[in-house]
Amino acid sequence: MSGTITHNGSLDASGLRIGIVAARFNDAVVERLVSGALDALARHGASPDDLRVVWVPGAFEVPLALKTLANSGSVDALVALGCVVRGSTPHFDYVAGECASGASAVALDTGIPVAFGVLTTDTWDQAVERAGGKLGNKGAEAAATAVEMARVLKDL
Ligand code: INI
Repeated sequence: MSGTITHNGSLDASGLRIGIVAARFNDAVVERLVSGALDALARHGASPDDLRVVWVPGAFEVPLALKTLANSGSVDALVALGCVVRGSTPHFDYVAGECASGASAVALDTGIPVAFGVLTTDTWDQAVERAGGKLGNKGAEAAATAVEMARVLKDL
């Protein structure tokens, strides 16, 4: 309709500075998420020099590293990566919940988009399926989301 302004962003990562915060807990899966994210960013035109990967002990620690990077002024977008498997412990709900709400708070408080690529699954196999297995790579998907959000926000 004439007069309507539409903002769609794009998946062009060239020139974008992207920070990845990765939780080392369950690192066999998280390393695959990081590889997927870096590969996706390269395919979308990002320069390796514009990318940073920060490892932290677990998903609970991810939000603070996200916040520190966001406030540093050195990134246009962030990607949170991790793997929380429910198993049989109620610890899951605290770790996964704090990670998700903390990541969201960083984006809203700082204006730097945060894409959430932290797997929260019932089983180890479900996590593997989402880290380059039959259900794709959620790290790659989160990286593409970070690019699109950085682009659309720059346009507003
Ligand atoms: N951290 C994870 O990233 N994934 C998990 O599955 C997990 N579990 O199951 O406990 C986990 N715990 C550690 C947590 O993130 C913190 O590192 C720890 O509590 C110290 O603050």
